[in-house]
Amino acid sequence: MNETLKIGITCYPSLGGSGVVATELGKLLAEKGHEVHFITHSIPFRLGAFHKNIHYHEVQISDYYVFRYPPYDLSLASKMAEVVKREKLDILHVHYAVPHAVCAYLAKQIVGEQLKIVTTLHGTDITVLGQDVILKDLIALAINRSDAVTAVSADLIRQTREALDITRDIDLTYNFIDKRVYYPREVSELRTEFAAPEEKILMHISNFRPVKRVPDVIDIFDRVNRELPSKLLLVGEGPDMPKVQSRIRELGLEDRVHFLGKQDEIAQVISLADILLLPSEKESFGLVALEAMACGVPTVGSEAGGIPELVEHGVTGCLAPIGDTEGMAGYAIALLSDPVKKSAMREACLERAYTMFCDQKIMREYENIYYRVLGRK
Ligand code: GMT
Repeated sequence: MNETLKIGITCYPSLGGSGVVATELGKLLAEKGHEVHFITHSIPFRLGAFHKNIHYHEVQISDYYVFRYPPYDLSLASKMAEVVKREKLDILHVHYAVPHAVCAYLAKQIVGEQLKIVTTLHGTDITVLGQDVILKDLIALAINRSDAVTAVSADLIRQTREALDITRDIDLTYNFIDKRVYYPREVSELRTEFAAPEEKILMHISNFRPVKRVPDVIDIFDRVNRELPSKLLLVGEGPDMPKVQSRIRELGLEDRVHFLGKQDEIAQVISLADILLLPSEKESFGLVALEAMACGVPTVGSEAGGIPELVEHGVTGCLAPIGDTEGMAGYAIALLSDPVKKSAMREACLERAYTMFCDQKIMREYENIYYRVLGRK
């Protein structure tokens, strides 16, 4: 048996795929016997109740009057160094390059070379911030100085190399799901609250940011609903919500769309859907499509970023070029009209989610990276 490690984890603790992955990984590592220390500005929202082997260290931000902007990054770097020294951590695993990988690099300057840094890239830290001339060189520095770098799709590795001129090794570690949480739930009674038996349910879940192209979701739904009476369930909220609401009004779809807002019980909510819509402009992985897959729900979406690595076209969903709402609607109509195909896809979804994206498998991949950088292979 491999020795247990002391691992610090820093992530965005509020909503977001990177925070979910980081927190769930921390819980799995703790269950395996490792000592896990979250170093964040608030308790990660997925942490839930007390867990053995998990500790939480809050980053406090100085509001001294000379600071026009409170220096969160410096407080985080100092907190990382303090916790590493006091708790004798072996590894800092930071999720999202900015500012976390930069802060970890600073903490290492304080603590010394024995501290190993693993940085996981999640997407917009490269595809959006990596394009920003002000941040670009800093992100490249933090990536180059990490002891290991992982990315959640092969496409993100390619984009990192292109955007930042990075040549170092980057490990591919896909996101994962916990099948104790994500499985098809029995929701037939709840379903009657949203749709009549003959109606289909389409669903979109996101932070409603422009990269998610939520207005495309409405267009796809409109086309599907003209052919097959359906309901659209929108889960989450964010800056594009007013645009989305006005598009729904323009198309006269108010009585066909339900707004569910932010939801905690995602597995139960997703189980209501016949199809998940994910027509994103950028998507390094698309964790929500994996959550849907694990609940037996296929995704119809775009070919953006890492989505094709997750959703196999024609097997566990259907993909069209970004912005091709007609194509996506066509795929959705074909799938919803063919019960045999739909049931085959459901089985393929479960099989793929539980094998290729199994939590224990991916956790072991991360563990192996930790042992490798510590020279304890
Ligand atoms: O875009 C989001 O939904 C949030 C964002 C984040 O930083 O949490 O998600 C990114 O990381 C997720 C976990 O690895 C990926 O599944 C998402 O595809 C990725 N988002 C983008 O690339 C736009």
